[in-house]
Amino acid sequence: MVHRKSFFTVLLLWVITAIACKQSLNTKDQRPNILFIMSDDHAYQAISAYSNHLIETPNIDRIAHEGMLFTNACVTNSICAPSRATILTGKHTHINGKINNIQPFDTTQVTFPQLFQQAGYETAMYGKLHFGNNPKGVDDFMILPDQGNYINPNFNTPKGDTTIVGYVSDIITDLTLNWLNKKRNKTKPFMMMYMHKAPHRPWWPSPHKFKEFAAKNFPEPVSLFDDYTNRGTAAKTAEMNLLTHMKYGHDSKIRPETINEMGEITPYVPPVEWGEGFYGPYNRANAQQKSLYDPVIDSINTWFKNNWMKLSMEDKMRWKYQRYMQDYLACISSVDDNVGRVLDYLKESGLDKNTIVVYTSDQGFYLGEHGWFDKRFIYDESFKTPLLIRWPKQIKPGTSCDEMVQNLDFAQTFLEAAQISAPSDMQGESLMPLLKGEDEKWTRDAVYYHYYEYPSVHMVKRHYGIVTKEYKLVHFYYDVNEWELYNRKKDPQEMNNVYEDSNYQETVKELKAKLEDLRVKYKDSEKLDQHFIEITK
Ligand code: SGN
Ligand code: CA
Repeated sequence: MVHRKSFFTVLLLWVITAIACKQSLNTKDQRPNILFIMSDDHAYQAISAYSNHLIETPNIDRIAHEGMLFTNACVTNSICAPSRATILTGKHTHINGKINNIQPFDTTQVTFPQLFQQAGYETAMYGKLHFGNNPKGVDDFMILPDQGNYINPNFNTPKGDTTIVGYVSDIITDLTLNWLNKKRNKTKPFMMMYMHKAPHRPWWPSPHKFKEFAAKNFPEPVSLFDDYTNRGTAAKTAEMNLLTHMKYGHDSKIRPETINEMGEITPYVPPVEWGEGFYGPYNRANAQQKSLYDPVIDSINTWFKNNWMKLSMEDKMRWKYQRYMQDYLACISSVDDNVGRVLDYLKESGLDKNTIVVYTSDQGFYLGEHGWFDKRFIYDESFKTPLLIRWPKQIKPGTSCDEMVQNLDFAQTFLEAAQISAPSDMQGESLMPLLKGEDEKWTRDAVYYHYYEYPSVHMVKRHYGIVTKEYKLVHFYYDVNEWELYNRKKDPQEMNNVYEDSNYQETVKELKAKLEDLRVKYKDSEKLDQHFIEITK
């Protein structure tokens, strides 16, 4: 009898344990993994899922073909570290305090990886962060210090610093694959942030892509020769013009020796501007790596020496544009190949079925539109950012969404997907209804933007604004007081500021009221504007 009793007790315990284990396995299985892929300065114009006039990116495109492409995704502040701070905190710049690349990131703030870690996820961050401090809430990290290096990059890791020989995009991918395949705790779902340095300036490709792309020719944007009429002071005074601000050495790969030999060149750029920069990534290369770059650099330099001074200003602009696109797109081609390696791994391992894959950039970028490179402005090419999301369990393949979504929304989206509750002071909105195709549940019709890094490199004036699908109203302040209004439907190139146009006065009035509402909603104010001016003096 006694034996019988204990037999039943053991059996009962076994059944309870088995049910509990099964439940915990089920719970684990139900929570999706998250693979967050972000590149640095990757313009949507250079992703073929958006447009293939410049490059084919078959691997990045797979995410959209098997998921959703966002055509109106944008950032809250178009610059690197502030965008990353917004993504991690789910808060606007003026709330999380990371207003520019220079102010330190306050690490006492809650970031979404911490919430994932606390909720039992295995978390990691590999690649570029650009905060000057290490990430919190990750079980593992390998972070490029500051901007990072293209060649033989250094990494900060929990175990100290290390240098890895090779090309940065390949290395970050190797490390990511190794973490996914070997390093992580496979009993837990994961949240991995895989963040490329490329295609950030100075657009330094891998040797074989450098050779391949230096032989290509790309179509010019219609506004390459923009003279900024019908725009305000900010566009006219920004220092990001291909002809006058792009550096011969640092950007176009002209050796200082070449310019010394040529004597005077036009437009003139002081030697310090090109001398120093050229040697950046190149100087990190070892002899074998240099020998792969040298033939291409030599042929660019020979052509420059023989032809530059004979070119008209227009042709100089065209040459600079081509050189820029050759290197920028070569960098993207490497990113795309590497994204393909990771997607292949997910498929082979079966992880693809329950992994949300996100591809985005920290902001957009000018690829010669308005004669520019760089970003910062609220104008579309830098304000918008690529966003492609694949989630087989929820997203219908091959869908697209034109709602005004922001990097501000990522944290709450990921948290909801992982059934983790989001702190109530996060300022975004979960994209879940859009991902599920329940668009009627999405009510936002306007977004708020605020850029601060001025005076600084590229000299883009401080501004804030409101953007709807139809209009963009912008206020440039600080050392000017100018408003601009663009009709996004009728003037997609944003060449014509209609703020003073009598036909738009009603629209201006409505948008100003709405902008003020957004400033109140997101807790931004003139007082804060002044505060940030004071602390950056
Ligand atoms: C560097 C670049 C700038 C770029 C900023 C910010 N110059 O200063 O062109 O705007 O970074 O970029 S370079 O000499 O380093 O090439 S960001 O992506 O980090 O915001
Ligand atoms: Ca960037």
